[in-house]
Amino acid sequence: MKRDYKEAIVYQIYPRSFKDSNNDGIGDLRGIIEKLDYLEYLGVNAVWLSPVYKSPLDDNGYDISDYCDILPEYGTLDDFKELIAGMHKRGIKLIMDLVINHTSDEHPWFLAAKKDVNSPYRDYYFFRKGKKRRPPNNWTSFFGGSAWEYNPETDDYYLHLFSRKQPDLNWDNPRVREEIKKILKFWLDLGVDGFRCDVINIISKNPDLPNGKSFLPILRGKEHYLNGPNIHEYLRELKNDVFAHYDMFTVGEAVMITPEIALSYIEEGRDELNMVFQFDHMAADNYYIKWFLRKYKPKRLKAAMRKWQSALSGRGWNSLYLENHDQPRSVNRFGSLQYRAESAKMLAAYLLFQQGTPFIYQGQEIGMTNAHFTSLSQYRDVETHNIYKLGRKLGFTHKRMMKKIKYMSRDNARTPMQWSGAENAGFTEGDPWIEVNPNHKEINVESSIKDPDSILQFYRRIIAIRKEYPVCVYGSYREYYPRSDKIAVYERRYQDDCLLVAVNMTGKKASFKPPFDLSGFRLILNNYAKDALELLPYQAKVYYGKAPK
Ligand code: ISL
Ligand code: CA
Repeated sequence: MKRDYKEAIVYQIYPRSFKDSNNDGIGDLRGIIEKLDYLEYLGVNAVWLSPVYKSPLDDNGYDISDYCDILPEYGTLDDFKELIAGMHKRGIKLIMDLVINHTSDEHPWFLAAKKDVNSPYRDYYFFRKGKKRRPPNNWTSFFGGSAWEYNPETDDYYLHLFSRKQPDLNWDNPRVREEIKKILKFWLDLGVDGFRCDVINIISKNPDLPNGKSFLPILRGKEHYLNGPNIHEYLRELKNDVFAHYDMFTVGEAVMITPEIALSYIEEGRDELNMVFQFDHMAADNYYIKWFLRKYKPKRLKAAMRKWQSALSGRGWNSLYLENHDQPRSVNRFGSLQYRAESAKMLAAYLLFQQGTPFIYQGQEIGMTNAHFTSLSQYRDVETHNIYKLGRKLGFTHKRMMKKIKYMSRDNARTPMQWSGAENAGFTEGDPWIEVNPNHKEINVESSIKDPDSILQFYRRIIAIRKEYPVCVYGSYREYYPRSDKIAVYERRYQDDCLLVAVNMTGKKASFKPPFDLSGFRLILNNYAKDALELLPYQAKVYYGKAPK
């Protein structure tokens, strides 16, 4: 079925690192307004804006202290209105990040709850008595360590699945749900076009909060909140009372989810959410827990993508991403620094022609790379610092932890957007809140605009093709040579149209035999000037023609 969200090409903005308009070193809303022409030039038609709400910034805004106002360093509600108007004028939708599993511990609800057992806000959260000076259960936080924090004022503990400054909301309390619905309406009435719902599949907890079974100190307890007991009821309530009354779409971040469970949220007709972000392909270089690294294998990336392409086919809609503010840069993980341009283009072609809505993270379109940091003090991310402490406590050496962090830290994707080769990459004229990557001299938007062969121009071309050929959006998906650990080949078909995508995922030449006769097909995209039969390192080719019978 045709739907707007299926035709969306989304660009994710991490506001703190995007563009600083007043030179205090921090990206802001007016900075984004300055760059709207750039977004239009790139061709995207939607933006996902990471949190801009009032926040003490323990987790860069994923800890909200006022859901209906803008963080002063980012601007004002008036700036926000101007931003939406500027986007809408350019045909760009705005999707807000919605963080409703938890609030900040500085949110007025929590401030009231933590000091008075009789506060009406007490039951907005999970406060429980400890067991003999120990936390109420053995759950651990996503960021390492116990998921409980002692609260001296009422001599008990509160639950936080993320940092201790992110207490979890109790969704079983109907008043919490009413408050959330008010917040949703507030933003929708301002004109926003949808939400990216943060960790949405963990909002409903088993009310008994039993001990978790895992022996690992990471994610212990997850069986008691992943896709928890009332999750569907709560999402249907949001849908019926709010979402259904607006022209909008949602994408839910769904941790540790299978396609079958995903369909229980997104299957067409059910539409509790329109799509989910899944994480299977993010394990192509680790053992599902991101700190347990293993060598990247193209086969694993392909298998994860295939699994989702086939399982959702005709039933639900995929989201497509390789990067976001929580993940290292894709060139470092799945491409090559030696073949940076070739591999960044290959990854773009591989991803963006699959079935689903593409999400491009700021800087991905110019092939930005991981942070250059060598010392822990250069990192800003709360998770990075927590994991370092946990790792050291478990006996890992400093060197070993720094190696993991260098590869996996979320700050790899949070260095400032590289606009030009000027000082601080044209991001700010002040002191940036996090160091700018020195490679901005070579890797930046300004030079990419001038270079007809740049990664940026390749993205623009793909985006233009996606808009021109309905087969890119609505076509079926079929993969060839699934067992190859070198090349990825797939076909899309829609009515009489056919698209064949063939990419080399390695730094060595690879042979490629077209799966069917390509005479009559046009090569509409190629990241090399050459078109030989074999695929050069990280070569990506896309053919278009009439579907063979
Ligand atoms: O990057 C991760 C930590 O290892 C992920 O597990 C991440 O925490 C998870 O995907 C949830 O992410 C979202 O919620 C977090 C926030 O820190 C992330 O930035 C956000 O994307 C808590 O709100
Ligand atoms: Ca600023």
